[in-house]
Amino acid sequence: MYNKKGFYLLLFMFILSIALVACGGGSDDADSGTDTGDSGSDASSGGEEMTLKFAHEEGQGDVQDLYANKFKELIEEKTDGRIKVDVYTAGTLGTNMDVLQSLQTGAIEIAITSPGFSGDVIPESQIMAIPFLFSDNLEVNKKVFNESEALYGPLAEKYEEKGITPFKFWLEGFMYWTANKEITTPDDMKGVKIRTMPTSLIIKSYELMGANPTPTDSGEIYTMLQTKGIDAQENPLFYIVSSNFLEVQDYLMDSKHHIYTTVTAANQDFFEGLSEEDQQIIRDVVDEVNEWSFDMQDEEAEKALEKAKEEDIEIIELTSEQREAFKELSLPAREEYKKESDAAKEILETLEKEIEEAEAELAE
Ligand code: 6CS
Repeated sequence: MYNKKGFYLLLFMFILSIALVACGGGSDDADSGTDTGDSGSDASSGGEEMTLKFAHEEGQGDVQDLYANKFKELIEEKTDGRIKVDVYTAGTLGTNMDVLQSLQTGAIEIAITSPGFSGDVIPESQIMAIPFLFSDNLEVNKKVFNESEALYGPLAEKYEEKGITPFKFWLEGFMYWTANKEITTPDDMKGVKIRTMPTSLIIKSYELMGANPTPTDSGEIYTMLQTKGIDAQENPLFYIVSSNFLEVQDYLMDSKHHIYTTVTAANQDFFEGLSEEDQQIIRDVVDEVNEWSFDMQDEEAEKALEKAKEEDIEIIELTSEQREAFKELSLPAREEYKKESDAAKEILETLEKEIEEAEAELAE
């Protein structure tokens, strides 16, 4: 038994709530049943439908592309297609600097954006530009990138201040030098025109090592090597091979002077405007993709090494003494970084400690 007035009031409220959910109505808690414990079915029910633009900095089939497509697959699967993802490869939405800017304005919701391009916008991100800072043991680096208080505390705050929410800092393997001559000593490096990403601390580091760094966007590297506008470049092996740099270079130096680092991040306003449930889905998927990406990257690095061996080039592995000579020269880059701000000093000192501790822990 119920009265007619009550029935119509209930009916009205029911229709209103459906209309709000359908319009996306900015109602963060329209689907407030967050605690079901079954993220699969709960994630797909209710909530706003949306299509996210996910831009990255590499070509089809490269590490970032595989990462972005895995993200797409998992998000679409976990939300039964309620959240869709369009993946954009390097160059399709402008240069890597353009992508960073679009991430800040919200024209792109999610991106993989590397510190090599963000130093002018977020000076503290240049911590990732310091050579010989990270460990020679990739397991140590993975641990640090997963757990670091320096990265997810004060450094993340610096991204947030610029309208970017960083989810995960991660790495794409050791960097190698390719060149038209052998480079094993600082003397060999003198005056070498080496292409780098544009962040000023990378440029400074190469100046310290005696080179003549030439910053450009990635799309220009091959032609510049081919036309001898530059003599050398640095990148992880999978990228060197997939970009065919070995066609136009004679030497591949296994220098391990650095690791390639990057960040998966979202536009802050977009992310904070999502329901808590959708924020959690995205964070969980990024974590899952990150874990998955380690094995994927090992496979890609192995495949790349096999291909590199088939090329008409000389592969040279630097000894630890040879690497030490470059490291010595690069050390003032750390002091330079600390001068950026109090936060930079804190980030570097904390990170140095974290790397040391992780090395000790994994050596046990
Ligand atoms: O050297 C570069 O600019 C590029 N290298 C890698 C591994 N990823 C994207 C970036 O644009």
